[in-house]
Amino acid sequence: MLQRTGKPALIGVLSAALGVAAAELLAAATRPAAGPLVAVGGAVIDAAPTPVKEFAVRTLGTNDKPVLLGTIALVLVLFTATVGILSFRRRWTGIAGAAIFGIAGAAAALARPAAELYDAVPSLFGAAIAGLLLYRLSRPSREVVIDRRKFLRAAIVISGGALIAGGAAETVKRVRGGAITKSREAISLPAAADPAKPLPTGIDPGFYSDKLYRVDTALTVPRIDVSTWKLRIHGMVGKEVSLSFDDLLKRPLIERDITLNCVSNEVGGPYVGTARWLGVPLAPLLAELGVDPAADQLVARSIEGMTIGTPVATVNDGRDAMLVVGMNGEPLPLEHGFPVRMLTPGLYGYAGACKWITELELTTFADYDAYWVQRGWGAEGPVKTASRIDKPKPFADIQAGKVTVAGVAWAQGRGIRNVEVRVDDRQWEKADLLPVPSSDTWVQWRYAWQATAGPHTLSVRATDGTGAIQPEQRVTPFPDGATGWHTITATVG
Ligand SMILES: Nc1nc2c(c(=O)[nH]1)N[C@H]1C(S)=C(S)[C@@H](COP(=O)(O)O)O[C@H]1N2
Ligand SMILES: [Mo]
Repeated sequence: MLQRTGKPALIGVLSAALGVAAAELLAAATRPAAGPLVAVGGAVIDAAPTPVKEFAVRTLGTNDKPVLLGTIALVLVLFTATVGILSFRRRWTGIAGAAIFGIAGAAAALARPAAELYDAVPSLFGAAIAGLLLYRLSRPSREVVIDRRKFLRAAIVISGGALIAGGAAETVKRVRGGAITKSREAISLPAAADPAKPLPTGIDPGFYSDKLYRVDTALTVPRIDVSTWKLRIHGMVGKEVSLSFDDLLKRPLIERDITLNCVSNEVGGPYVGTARWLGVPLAPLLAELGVDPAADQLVARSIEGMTIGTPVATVNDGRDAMLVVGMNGEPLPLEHGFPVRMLTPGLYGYAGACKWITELELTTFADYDAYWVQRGWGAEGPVKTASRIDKPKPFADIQAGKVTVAGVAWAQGRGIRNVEVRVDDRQWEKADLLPVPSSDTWVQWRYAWQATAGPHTLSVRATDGTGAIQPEQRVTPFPDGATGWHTITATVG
């Protein structure tokens, strides 16, 4: 039994591993985005129905990508083991299996938004290696399966080849990545012509996020060579331009504290954070180029093919929409969009904050749906008023007496006028608001609770700068942002 299935299965898996490793090596050396693993993973992400994506972000968070790659690897092992077994029964099935594989990888690579024809090559190359290898080993004599020493030798040689090719692919990626990291560290950003206001006294250090959340569809963080990076601005403009990083740094920069949040954030969720951003204000730049008054959508494109559409009106209404070059006193971190990203205060990230940006196109909403809009999300993406209880933690053990309840509330652009807390079914009571530098950041709030023994329910709600109370009704993040009051339970001992 083992003779008939175990060895052929292992040969199938190992041949495929060698094929994938060879494809990854070729891609690493030529076009990293064309590697079959990233291409298939990316295509799965793009094709996943919205509820599945929401589920992945909600339950797996930042771990959604390792889980996805692990699942793909598992499917691959099962499939190639089967192909291995079949190919020792009918020889042509090895070639057929490898071909299915190669075509799937190539199709996935070509389906990615920023694909080029070449991107099909690494997958086809890897599949050819795996297919020929299987064909050769499953000769009618089947000596590899019958002769133990021949089997061991084949297994060792193929594994060795896969390890060497895989290791080489990793090394090439690391060397390339290291060079990008170095070039980032070598950048010295000019001071802002219009610096951020000094933080008001009394602000809590937690005002800036220790680590800003990360949400994107990129399986590997794009690594962009800043010396060749260009931002092309085109479409319905009087004058098209192509700007280098230095061109951007020569312009007067603004520095602002801004809270960014994700439309996929659940009530009480973690996908919101605040940082100090340095960038080129977009409105004057667009004004210089002369925007056609009929253009109502600004579409940002990133190096890996994301498209994010922003209403032109929100860029020109006086808010600090910018092309960001720096974050918290440093060049942008790679995972947050190095070298340049967009930021539009008051819009969710999917509608105004394209990372790894390479293109800005002036167009109309009638003519073009950006990535998330194609998947049913709202076209304009204004941030909804929200508030969150951070302390006490849900289900925390608390002593009776005075307990400080604390959290944040945000309504970028409109600002927060009031935050109220409700204990059990008592009256809503006002929380204290800490000072803020502007209406584009979250507000920290504190509430002194006289806690009595027993189980309690705490709720929070905010009123924005227009006087509108955050709606109580719970709605899901899809299609334009969650609403509802954040509620936690606390047991006082
Ligand atoms: N290129 C690119 N930019 C992107 C995205 C993406 O998937 N790709 N996701 C957007 C979304 S949905 C959000 S919420 C923000 C998150 O920015 P951060 O990861 O820096 O916090 O980036 C936006 N910009
Ligand atoms: Mo998002």
